[in-house]
Amino acid sequence: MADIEERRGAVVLGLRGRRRAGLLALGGVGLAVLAVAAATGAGVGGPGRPGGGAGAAPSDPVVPRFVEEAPTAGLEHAYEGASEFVVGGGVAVLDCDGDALLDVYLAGGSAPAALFRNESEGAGALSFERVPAAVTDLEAVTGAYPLDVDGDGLTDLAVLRRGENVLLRGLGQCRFERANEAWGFDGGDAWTTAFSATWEDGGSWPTLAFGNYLGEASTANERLCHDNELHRPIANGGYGAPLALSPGWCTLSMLFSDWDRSGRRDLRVSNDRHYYSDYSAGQEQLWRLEPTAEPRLYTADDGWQAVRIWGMGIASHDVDGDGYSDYYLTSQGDNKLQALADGAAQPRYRDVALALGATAHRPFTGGESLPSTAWHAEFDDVNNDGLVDLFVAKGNVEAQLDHASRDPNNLLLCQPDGTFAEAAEEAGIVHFARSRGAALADFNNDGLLDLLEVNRRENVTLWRNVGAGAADNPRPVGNWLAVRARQAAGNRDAVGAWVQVRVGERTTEREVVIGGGHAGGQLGPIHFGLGRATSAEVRVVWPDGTEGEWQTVPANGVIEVER
Ligand SMILES: [Ca+2]
Ligand SMILES: [Ca+2]
Ligand SMILES: [Ca+2]
Ligand SMILES: [Ca+2]
Repeated sequence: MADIEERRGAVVLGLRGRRRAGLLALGGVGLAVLAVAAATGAGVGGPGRPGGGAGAAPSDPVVPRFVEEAPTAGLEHAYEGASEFVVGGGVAVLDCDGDALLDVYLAGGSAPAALFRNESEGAGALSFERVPAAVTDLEAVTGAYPLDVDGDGLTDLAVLRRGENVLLRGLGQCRFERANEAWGFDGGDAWTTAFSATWEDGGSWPTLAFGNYLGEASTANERLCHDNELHRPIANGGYGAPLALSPGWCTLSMLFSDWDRSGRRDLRVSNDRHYYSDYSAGQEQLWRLEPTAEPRLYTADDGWQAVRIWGMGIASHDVDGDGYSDYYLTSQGDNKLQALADGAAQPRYRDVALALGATAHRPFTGGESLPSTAWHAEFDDVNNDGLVDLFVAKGNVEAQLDHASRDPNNLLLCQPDGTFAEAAEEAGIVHFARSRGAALADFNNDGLLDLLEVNRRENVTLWRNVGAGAADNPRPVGNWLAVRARQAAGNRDAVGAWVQVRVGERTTEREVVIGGGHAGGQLGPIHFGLGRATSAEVRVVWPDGTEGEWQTVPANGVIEVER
């Protein structure tokens, strides 16, 4: 049943029960706000008493508890393969059947990739069902990213492979069809390990960037990185021949992001120094993209400073609150958190990982002190206190003796002073499989972000966040909101928008991006923790810079902001 109330020109629609279709067309002018499936049923919306209780000091964030449910949830899948699949292992999180439950597409390496439909019932245990189909059960898949390429409102998939990349057009009901030929997309034959997408200059089709690892010309003695590729759309949709983004330095993550808030999204590229064929030239990269010009690399003349890491993954969030995104770059014993050093006039960054307690360079438990190997990273608020936390997936490449073999993933909780503190052990998520890709996503719409990790040669791990409670009695740890921005045509999911949520004096904003992480990404609502606030103000700054209106919405629901 639905409760509908009018407020400030927006329509707020609260739906109880599970699996309501998220999209309702509302008439009238202005923005429509839909609240969908606030299915907690656990009293979250009470007068704001997070699970830490009144005794929790401000300096003592509540640690959420997680329970592992992959076997009982029906998620049986591993990222397989020998050295040719030593990198990759991503997961795409998307709603492929429009039931407001997030489904997953998992890379399989030498084994087939696998699509799983989310069949979870309400706020309890997680449940998935394999959706077998030749078109999605592809082999040699390293990762995948969801996006709506053709703007039909159905989410498509960019599938990264060791070999030809494939664009899969979403047909609804979690069915897909190969679209390389229909869209003129040349999937190439490279070893692809990274992806990002942006809609340049208000175009209706996205520009696609594919990041590649070692090239075919490599020999045992000479490792040569493959160029990366940029696929720009042509008039009336579809793609022409790709542009080479050269040189490539063995890319493992890339991200289009409006780093200077200019309205232009440049392409950040994270590279694995292990294979720089010219060590003096290899480095992290930032490509400047003007819609009508050839991409060009930022150089020292622009303020860009050479950074050389074993780049594996990128996560972005404005950690220091200066209004500009900061970038967490995973590596081996050398993770960086890059913040603008002198404002946005130049892309000059300083590393604030040490100052903020986010280096995560060695295992925090497990008995080894060798450096860590970090892969996927993701900023999200796992304890709903309004402070955005950081998850880092880790695992030895295979058997590197100079890096930790027991290398647990990190759950770094943001504290009120802005520093991060390790909480994985208390959260109950410590294990020693070799993780690669991952996703923080609310798989049962109870407002608590769950965690899916892809592991090399071992089953995925699926952690249900039970907050301050237990498996049979989850308890909320704070109020929350999940926001999805939608436009009428073209860039339907408003990629490039900034979603802003204001509670009292504090505004948290997230850029809507496709890319980053390690070989996988998400397309769905963006999660915001609200702490004890029972309502929040929400605004979207659209990809063209248009500022929407602030609207007050009640806590504990998924809302869509449309224009
Ligand atoms: Ca679904
Ligand atoms: Ca589509
Ligand atoms: Ca938090
Ligand atoms: Ca959840």
